[in-house]
Amino acid sequence: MCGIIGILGSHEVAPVILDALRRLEYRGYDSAGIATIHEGRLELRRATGKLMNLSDVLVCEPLRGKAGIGHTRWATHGAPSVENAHPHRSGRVAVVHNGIIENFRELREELSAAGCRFASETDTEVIVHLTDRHLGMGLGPVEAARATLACLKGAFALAFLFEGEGDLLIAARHGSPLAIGHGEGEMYLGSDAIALAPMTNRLTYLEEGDWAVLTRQGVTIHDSQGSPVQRAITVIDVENARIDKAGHRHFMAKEMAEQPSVIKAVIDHYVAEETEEPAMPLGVDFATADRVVMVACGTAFHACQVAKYWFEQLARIPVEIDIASEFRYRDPVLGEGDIVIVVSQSGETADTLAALRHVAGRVARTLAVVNVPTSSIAREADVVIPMHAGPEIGVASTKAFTAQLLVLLLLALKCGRDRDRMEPGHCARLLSDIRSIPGFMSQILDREADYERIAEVLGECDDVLFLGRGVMFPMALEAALKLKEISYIHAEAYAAGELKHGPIALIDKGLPVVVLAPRDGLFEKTVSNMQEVMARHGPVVLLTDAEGAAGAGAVSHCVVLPEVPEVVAPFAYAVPAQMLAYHAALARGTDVDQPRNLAKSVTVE
Ligand code: HGA
Repeated sequence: MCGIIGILGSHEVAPVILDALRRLEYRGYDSAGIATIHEGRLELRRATGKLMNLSDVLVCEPLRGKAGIGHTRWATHGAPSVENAHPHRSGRVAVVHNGIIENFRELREELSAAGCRFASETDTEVIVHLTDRHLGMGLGPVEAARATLACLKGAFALAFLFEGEGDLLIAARHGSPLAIGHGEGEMYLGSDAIALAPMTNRLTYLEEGDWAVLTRQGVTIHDSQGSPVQRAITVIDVENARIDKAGHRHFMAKEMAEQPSVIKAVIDHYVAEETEEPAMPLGVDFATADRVVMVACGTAFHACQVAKYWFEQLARIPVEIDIASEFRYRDPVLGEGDIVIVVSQSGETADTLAALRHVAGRVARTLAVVNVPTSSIAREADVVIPMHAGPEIGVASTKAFTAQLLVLLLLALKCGRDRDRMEPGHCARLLSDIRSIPGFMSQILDREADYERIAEVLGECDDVLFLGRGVMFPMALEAALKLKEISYIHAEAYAAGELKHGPIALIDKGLPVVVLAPRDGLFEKTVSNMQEVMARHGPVVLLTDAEGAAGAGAVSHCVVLPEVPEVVAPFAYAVPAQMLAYHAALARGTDVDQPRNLAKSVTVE
């Protein structure tokens, strides 16, 4: 979602802000803009589309000044256009905003009736008009911003910059993440650590409702009641916040290739070498749990769907899974024996955060599986389980997905052991299987030419259907999501047994059906469904192992994967699914890392 940055620097800030926006661009790329104060005057540059366009504008019309704010937008209110691009300005004040002002209509009507003229369709613009009016009433910048904040409902991370005030930034956080960076005679604010890492490793994360006054000398933070508060300074691992493509053509390609080492890192963190048990010192005992409830969005939800099979099979515990955007508005029946696991790569997913808040205090324990341990979800859950995937920049999640899968699998193992539903020997065998995942993934990654060939065929189609049974059903859902996200090909996934209950009507020779079917206990059933497709002239792409290929009969295309232990299969089949999507996107010439309409961390509803 939108990324914001603010700098009170000792040198020219526009190039530094532009560079920070580059690191934030994964959050949105509908438009970008910068405002600075130069010789007391407020100046703005904005451009639609990718940051490159703003960069071009700055070449023709450079921005001077040592204080400034910047924004990269994922539009919620108003089309991507220069008028709707941030920073917004009215009179002496400019603002950048991440979030949604829910009462903007009422405020806009009131302000319009009072004579304000709006230049954009955004919800954000009410903020600058309100603040400018407060300044016009004789309030100073800090009081004017504070009076404005009191009028706003909804979610926001904000940065205010004022004409004539070259040593002042005001920041506010209500529902959207915001960090303050501490420098030497410089101060910064930004949406995340990745934005600020090249400038400082010392960050203060604002809490819900906090607002802050920054000068080059430091920061004063107030809570939602206006009382001054101290918030801790966290020293971040700058290496971990560094982002580059490491010679790959796309971040997605790099992140797919990193999966064996990410899986190894997760194993190193959570599986002690000398024991044969998962070593997750969580302060959570599943022995007394009545139920596991997992809540997430998008790809993370698919990881939860796979994990449901594992928890049921290995720990014999009832499992509920839910989509966060639905769960948060339902009245779920929760019990004191429930353990709720929320999963989010960024740890900032607005719906997942709301779901966590929905259950807080009503269940035994909340666990957060996140990639960003300083994120809002991590800070609000009872227990944080970092997935150790390293920064994921490609919008389509790959390595975070397989890392989520592994963390959830290890939790299922721990749950099985805690509940005495799994013999130590069984657990040790599964851990040995788990240790084989990086090797299998590397082998599968090496077969790129195979995926490329098939992806070219898929790339020419308008629709693709994915089928799978058991854990391969959620893996098929994830494969379909990957394909539509980055290639814009319409893709659907069904549990193979559901085919005959409707989707079979779609089958004809123009609809490729990708079947994920390792030779497991459900293989024959899946093959029958595949035969039903072929009987209706549907071209089949089969992802299977050698034994499966031998038993499946003639299909249009077959990718033969290594034979893997059952528990490894979701990790193994994730790779060709990602590769097919990646190469189909390349064949269609789409923007792989920054697909249209999407953004990486979804911090709005
Ligand atoms: N509502 C504002 C900001 C959008 C945003 O934060 N997206 O994640 C706008 O539409 O410009």
